[in-house]
Amino acid sequence: MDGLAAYQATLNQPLPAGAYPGDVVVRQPIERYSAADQQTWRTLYRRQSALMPGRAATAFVEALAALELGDAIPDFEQLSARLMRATGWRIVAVNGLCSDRVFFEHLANRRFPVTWWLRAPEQLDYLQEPDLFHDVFGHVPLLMNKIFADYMQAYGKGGLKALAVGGEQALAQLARLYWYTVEFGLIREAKGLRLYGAGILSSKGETLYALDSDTPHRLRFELERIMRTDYKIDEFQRCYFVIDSFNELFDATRPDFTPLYRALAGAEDIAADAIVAGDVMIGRMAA
Ligand code: HBI
Ligand code: FE
Repeated sequence: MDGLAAYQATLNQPLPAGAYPGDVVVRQPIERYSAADQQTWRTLYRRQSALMPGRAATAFVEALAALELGDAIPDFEQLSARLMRATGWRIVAVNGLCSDRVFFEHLANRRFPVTWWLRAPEQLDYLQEPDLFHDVFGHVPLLMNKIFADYMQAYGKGGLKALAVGGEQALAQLARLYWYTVEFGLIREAKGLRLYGAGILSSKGETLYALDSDTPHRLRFELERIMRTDYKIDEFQRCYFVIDSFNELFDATRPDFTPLYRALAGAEDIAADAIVAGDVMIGRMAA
């Protein structure tokens, strides 16, 4: 029985103490979405996709258009079939956040856990934890990009290794790498800075702030710097890290992290809004 079948064998079992809601794969209850849910999806999709041209990474804009997700809450089976053909990924429905182990295990097997429920209409502009719109609109399009899809699987494999040998420090440093790339990353393209982080792309406010505001620092991607940098989970980021390509991201994280964890052991954490020696600042209008 493959990993997914094993998860499906735990369907609707009572969660053991300390388990995360997302630690079991569930069936997407597609028949349970209300008219209000469908309206919420359409409203969010129309509003956010209209902001993408000129702000989101080219690969994101192209994949979003190809997926044609605008009219109704997507059927995960159909979306998985599209992803499988493009990059061998699929999505699995979960109730919410997964424990690190489960999350890494999914990514290492090219499965992205997607929350099946959608925020309430009154939460249109913000909610704390990832919902269906954050996961599908924010994360799924770039899983259609071969290099980014490879990076996500490598991240999962690295996470499983960190769980085995790295300990708490390594996990915290990996979470920061995920945060400042997959969730809140920026990329520099010929026409200027563009967004690729799902946490930005699924938020109207942060989509505008991340490119237009003078408040946050925008720093050149630097792996050790990122792994030392704290982040905020309930407000716009105070700094963003900028890559020049997904290849750069994949290449920088390809080597084994063990020497990196050793070099970073005992290194001071850096505050989310700090600037330190060696930082390369990138202007808002950088091209
Ligand atoms: N679980 N469902 C879900 N989605 C995530 O993006 C996620 C998660 N669990 C942990 C996590 N992200 C990050 O802390 C990773 O760095 C592990
Ligand atoms: Fe996310």
